[in-house]
Amino acid sequence: MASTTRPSGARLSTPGGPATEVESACPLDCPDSCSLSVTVRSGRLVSIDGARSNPTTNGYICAKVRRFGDRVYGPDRLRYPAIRRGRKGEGRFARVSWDEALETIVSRMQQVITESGAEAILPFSYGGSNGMLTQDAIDLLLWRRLGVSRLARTLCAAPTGAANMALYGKMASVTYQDYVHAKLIVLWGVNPSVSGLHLVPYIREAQKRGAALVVIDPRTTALARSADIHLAVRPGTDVAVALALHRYLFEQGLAAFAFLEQHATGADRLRERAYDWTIDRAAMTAGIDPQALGQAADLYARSQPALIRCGWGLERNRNGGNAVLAVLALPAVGGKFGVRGGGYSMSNSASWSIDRPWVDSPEPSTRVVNMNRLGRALTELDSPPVRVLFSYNCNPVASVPDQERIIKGLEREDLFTVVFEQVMTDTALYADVVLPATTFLEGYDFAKAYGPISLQMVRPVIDSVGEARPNADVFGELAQRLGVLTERDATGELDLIVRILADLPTAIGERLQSGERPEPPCGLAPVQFVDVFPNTPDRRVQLFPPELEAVAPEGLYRYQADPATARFPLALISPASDRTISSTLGELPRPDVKLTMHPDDAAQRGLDDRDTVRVFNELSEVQCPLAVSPSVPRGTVSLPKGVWRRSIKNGKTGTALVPDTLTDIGGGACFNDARVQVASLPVA
Ligand SMILES: Nc1nc2c(c(=O)[nH]1)N[C@H]1C(S)=C(S)[C@@H](COP(=O)(O)OP(=O)(O)OC[C@H]3O[C@@H](n4cnc5c(=O)[nH]c(N)nc54)[C@H](O)[C@@H]3O)O[C@H]1N2
Ligand SMILES: Nc1nc2c(c(=O)[nH]1)N[C@H]1C(S)=C(S)[C@@H](COP(=O)(O)OP(=O)(O)OC[C@H]3O[C@@H](n4cnc5c(=O)[nH]c(N)nc54)[C@H](O)[C@@H]3O)O[C@H]1N2
Ligand SMILES: [Mo]
Repeated sequence: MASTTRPSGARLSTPGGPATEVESACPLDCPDSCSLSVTVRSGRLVSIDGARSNPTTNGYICAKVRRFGDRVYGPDRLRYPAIRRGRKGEGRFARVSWDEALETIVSRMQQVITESGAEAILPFSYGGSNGMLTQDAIDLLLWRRLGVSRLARTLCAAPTGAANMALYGKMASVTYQDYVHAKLIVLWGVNPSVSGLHLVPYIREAQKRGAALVVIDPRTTALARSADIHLAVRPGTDVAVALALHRYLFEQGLAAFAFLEQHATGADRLRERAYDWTIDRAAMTAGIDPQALGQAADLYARSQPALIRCGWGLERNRNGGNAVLAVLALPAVGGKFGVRGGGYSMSNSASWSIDRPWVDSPEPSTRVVNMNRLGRALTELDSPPVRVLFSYNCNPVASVPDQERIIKGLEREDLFTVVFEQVMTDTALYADVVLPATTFLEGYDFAKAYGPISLQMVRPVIDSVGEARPNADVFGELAQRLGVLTERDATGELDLIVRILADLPTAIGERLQSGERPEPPCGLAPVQFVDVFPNTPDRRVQLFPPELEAVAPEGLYRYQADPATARFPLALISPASDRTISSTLGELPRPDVKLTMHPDDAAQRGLDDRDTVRVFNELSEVQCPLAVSPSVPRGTVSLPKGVWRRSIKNGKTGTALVPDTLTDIGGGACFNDARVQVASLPVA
């Protein structure tokens, strides 16, 4: 079979020569997918900025990616394959050749398959660079053909995805440029100033044109400060709040009865479930002012166009699936569709309806491991136990719940761990074999935005660092060595990209190749119920989806009580920060990571800003400085998401306090369901 992989450490250029500007796109896990202008000299990155050609990302990018060079060339970058020489976790490795590294992996996998069956192999991956080439491509072919354990990719967006799918079949949703047409914008569990910053100017412009802004978020975020109404709900109570809005619409006669009749099923059952949630009861449950909630309900009922931006903050708790279901059902009940600037925004990643004909192997019926329970999978699974863990596009020690249990699993001497990574992450430290991966500046990919609707080609713009190689090349070579590739399969990155371009609808493939941004069939700014309709079997909104009713333990639109106890009364949340994208870039030096706490909670514990505190529960303890601020409500404390262990005094991060319980729908992670106590850390 002819190999089409690029040699490791691919070089694009020879030394010398002037600096040039080249265009690419950022595929990191963020809704925006910025178009980039990258300045390069002699195959090395000089600087990264936004490209003006993209009207939505508009010539500017976040401060994080601007510093991406510090990661590409930084001291933590993995440059060569390496094999562990020290204790697990110690970080002592010896450089080896690609051949030796891959042969070591192949022979161990073969041995484990013979002795325990392929299900003893657990591939573990999540967002990474979120591209079409770097995940679910040749890697998926390899795993399917070997018949390894399957991974439920539930770390993020599982509840929102399940709710959006069941209600609307993931219909395309309102894109950034249409926010200016809204007369009311509701930001629900989302903080675009940090997590998708190109939305902010559109919200500001809408406000200038007279739109009202409602923010539903425990924290007083930058946008909450300028909101007309800010509902600082207790984490996990959104389902109650949304049901109170439904009740208001129905019982005040403000629901869109004619629309529901024509375009929806299940409205009566939803109405019945909402009936118990009066404004007062919901406000009490959420710990907010009933008058403010009543005003928000009335504003939503009477505004047109009214737009809900549903984020991911509200999904990360025991009620997350039902909360998102209730929130996304609002525009149907309120009659908010059919006008530009009205309806809802959720992930737009499905707008391209690109299936993956290049992954043509059927999914085997092997066991499924929920990734949010990695710690248990490594320490409790039996028949067979996990004997090989292959982690890529993911940093589970930093990003997956129940950190201590994961580390306990990774410390198992009989576990063979491969980590395929760009930098020496908290997870890579536990690897038996480390493989160096290229970054999005060193390889090809497709960047698909999930806020705006855009698809762009990502190209190698700098020389690969050291011997780093792209995912497709490495999985292609592994699959070849394991004897599971056929003549028809792509064997590496270049081969794969050619096939993907050929498999895409011609108009899309051709425009991508010429560096332009194509348009999907739904257009770049579809109006819901004008240009796009639910992709459900009967093309109607399923307000009481039977497939979800079958899985939700308490049924649909149900509120499960707060898990707080007298010992652990504080709700700990860990939202996105402007320092990292998930844990990516978390290796770079950062100012102190602090726990934010309300002044009353601090006073009650005799704590102030000068204190270093212990944040603890039955799972673990995090020791860090305290920031006292009314930006969180009483009873809620906050740590940033994506922190590396090195940034915390005692080497345990927020995820160590997160239980591995699952959301009501979708099997999602409950990052915001940790309950903790906080006390001052006695000076040693
Ligand atoms: N800078 C940066 N950008 C990112 C990321 C990043 O890590 N850093 N991550 C990317 C990824 S993977 C994702 S999924 C998105 C996520 O982006 P967002 O949807 O913005 O998600 P979060 O930051 O998790 O939470 C958003 C807000 O929800 C609030 N919140 C927490 N719990 C609750 C609750 O129970 N109810 C309500 N109503 N609000 C709650 C938090 O205080 C926070 O302000 O951002 C993407 N963009
Ligand atoms: N406490 C807390 N934790 C959270 C959350 C939270 O709200 N609170 N939110 C979660 C969310 S929203 C998400 S999406 C997850 C994300 O969790 P992960 O998907 O694990 O994201 P990262 O932690 O950034 O790790 C991605 C890793 O992939 C590597 N990578 C990138 N591109 C490539 C590539 O092409 N090849 C290979 N081999 N590797 C690559 C990067 O170097 C990086 O280390 O984290 C979750 N973790
Ligand atoms: Mo995410």
